[in-house]
Amino acid sequence: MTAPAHPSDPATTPAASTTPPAASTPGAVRAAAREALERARRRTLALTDCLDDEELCAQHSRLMSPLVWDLAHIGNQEEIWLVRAAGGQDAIRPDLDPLYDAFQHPRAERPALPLLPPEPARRYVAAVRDRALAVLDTARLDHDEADPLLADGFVFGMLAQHEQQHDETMLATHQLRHGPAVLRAPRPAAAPADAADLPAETWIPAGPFTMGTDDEPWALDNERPAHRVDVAGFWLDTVPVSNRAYQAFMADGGYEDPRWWTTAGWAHRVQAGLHAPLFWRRADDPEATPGGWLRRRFGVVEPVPLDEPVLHVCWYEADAYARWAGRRLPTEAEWEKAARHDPATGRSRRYPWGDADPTPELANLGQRHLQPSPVGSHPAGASPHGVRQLIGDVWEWTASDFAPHPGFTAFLYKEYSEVFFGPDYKVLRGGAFGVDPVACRGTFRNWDYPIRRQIFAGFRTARDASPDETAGAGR
Ligand code: AVJ
Ligand code: FE
Repeated sequence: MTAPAHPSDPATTPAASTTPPAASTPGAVRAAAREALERARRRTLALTDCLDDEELCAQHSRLMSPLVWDLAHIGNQEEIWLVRAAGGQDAIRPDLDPLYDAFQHPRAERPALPLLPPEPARRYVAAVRDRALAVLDTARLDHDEADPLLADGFVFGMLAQHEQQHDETMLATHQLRHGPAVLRAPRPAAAPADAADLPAETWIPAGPFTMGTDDEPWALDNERPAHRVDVAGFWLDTVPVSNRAYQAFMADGGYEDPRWWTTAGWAHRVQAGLHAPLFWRRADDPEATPGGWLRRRFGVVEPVPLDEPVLHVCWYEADAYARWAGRRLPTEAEWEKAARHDPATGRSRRYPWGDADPTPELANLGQRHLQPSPVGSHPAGASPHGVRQLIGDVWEWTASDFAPHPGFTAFLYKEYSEVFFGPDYKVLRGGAFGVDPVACRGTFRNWDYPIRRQIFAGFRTARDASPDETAGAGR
């Protein structure tokens, strides 16, 4: 098996706009939509062409679907929304709908379904794509188009994001899979010279800000509407929690001390036998390995790099670490204020650095690397207050349950967000190295169960102002 062209190959990845800015012309929206769909498809094929049929049909973990399910599910959703709903065309394969409906079959059951084998699945997604692009070529995509599916090309942007989200899920399946490495990518650059001297925490002054959005054209339903939220002043880690810091928690007996864990977190820690991040194991010769731990990363075993953000920890572990450190996880509103509020203008921006689309200099996104950048990287992508790596590198667990913004309405379908609202899911923010820019922005909300560790999640911590800081002038 030869390694496929990596989706990060310069030859296959044009420098492209990710999301059409508000008030784009229909022509610009059409071009951005086509590029986003084609970029997603190159990635989907790169993640599936590198494995043989047996591996594509296997279930590499009970937590995941066989890759061949994700592949045809991507096409089936595209058929439902772009070909049938937006294009008004007849179904190509209505018989496939129940097989690829995520709500009819939990992941663990999917290998037993009469799924399309890999070659027919590839032909199916290609046939759907031909029709979807024909719909895109003629659709009215104006901002004031009466059909909300088409206005600003929303449904095309939504389906590009859907495919990229499944690509990230497939990347997690690759990480869970055992066997020789099939994915390759260059390592991220070393941390910049100032990384070691950054302040550990950054003060985010008190005051209201605008959370969520009304005018980001491809923002999903749960990011809407824009609303004012008052946030007390707080301290936020300047960079994500590193493997070095996390190992200090481990070395201090953090996993053995119920004081740091919630009741539910401790019960889970004991029952699941958690003692280190997922994919870590103790080095055979710990003295010879800095930090003493190894990790398996996409089929390669290597020493855990101490200056990289910690990855593959669940919410309960993040929450316990924060309590051990005398801190807490930031709320979702705190996170978004730190990432979007511009103190100079009072506006909320699309990203920490401003409104411009992400670039490799600004953030580690798009599976250009198969790991996070070292802590302190991407100074150009810092927020106005100097917080780094809010976008890219690792998803960041927040303290918050997944809840609707005030005034929420479900769109396109209530199974995207609405059925998940409630205390069962915790919100993650900021995106990871395997997230495409089209599916990542300052308002983007991800969610998962607090026990989940196979996702590309780390965290940073926060704390309230101490009493004298609250009283102090200039705070
Ligand atoms: C937003 C990542 C939680 O994978 O369950 C994919 C995205 N929704 N297909 C998920 C999604 C429908 C969703 N997450
Ligand atoms: Fe899906």
